[in-house]
Amino acid sequence: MTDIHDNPLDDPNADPFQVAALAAADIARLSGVEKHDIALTLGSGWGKAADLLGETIATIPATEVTGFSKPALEGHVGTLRSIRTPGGTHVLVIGARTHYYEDHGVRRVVHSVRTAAAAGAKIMVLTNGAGGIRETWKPGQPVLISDHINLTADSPLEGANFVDLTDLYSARLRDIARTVDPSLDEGVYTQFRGPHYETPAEVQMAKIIGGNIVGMSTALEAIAAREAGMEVLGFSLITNLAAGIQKTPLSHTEVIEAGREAEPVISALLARVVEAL
Ligand code: 8IG
Repeated sequence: MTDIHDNPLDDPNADPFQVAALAAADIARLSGVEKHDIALTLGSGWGKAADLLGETIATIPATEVTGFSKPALEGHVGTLRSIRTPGGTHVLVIGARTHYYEDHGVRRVVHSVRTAAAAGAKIMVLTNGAGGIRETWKPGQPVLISDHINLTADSPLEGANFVDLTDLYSARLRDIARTVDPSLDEGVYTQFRGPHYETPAEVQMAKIIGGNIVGMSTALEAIAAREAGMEVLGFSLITNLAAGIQKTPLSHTEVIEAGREAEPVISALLARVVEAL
């Protein structure tokens, strides 16, 4: 299960929901927590939120959970954590995201979301680091995701499964987030395949078709979450303005740095929002 070359999801005959059920059973066994209420995927810049949520019941290496992959990237911690909030809510914190650009297929990309659903979670909180198209946004600023445009030309859904995506990013949950921080702005997340950043022309295209945020995750995950019946809340940390919006070239190092600087503030915000859900 642990090796990239030995993942049950790579068997085209495997049922991804059955693999997710096995993963949820692994989490229950390794954490001693039968059911989680909320799941939280921590993208770059959001990692410290886990420490602020409550008591860590268990920290599980992703490699010990069926179907999970080793983290491909520094800044992605590769663990699942079971946390109990002061209010008694069990939160499954996913620090092991598989990106679409890793080319392991969309089943692997959404496995953590399906596992969260199988573990009992009714709310999926998805966070990421992303580029901002709105000139008024500043690096280090968190924004709510109000909707998305999926430019991957792919879907986690298999077969004729016509899932409704109206209100995918729950207006109810966004309202709750704004009770915690009324200054939170929101925007439309546009998922590109990556791993290259966009050209300035692609950013202009995204802007013209209604996008405000550019990123490489989250949209496919949100679709899978909705398919699984979960309510979705999405946050982007704007780590950089998108190519051509900012005049200087984009650098991964700067992106990581912006995330690191913003981390304490946005992590505290996220912990307070999760507590309010
Ligand atoms: I952090 O500018 C981060 N992730 N597609 N574009 C895309 N993804 C990103 C960006 C960006 N910044």
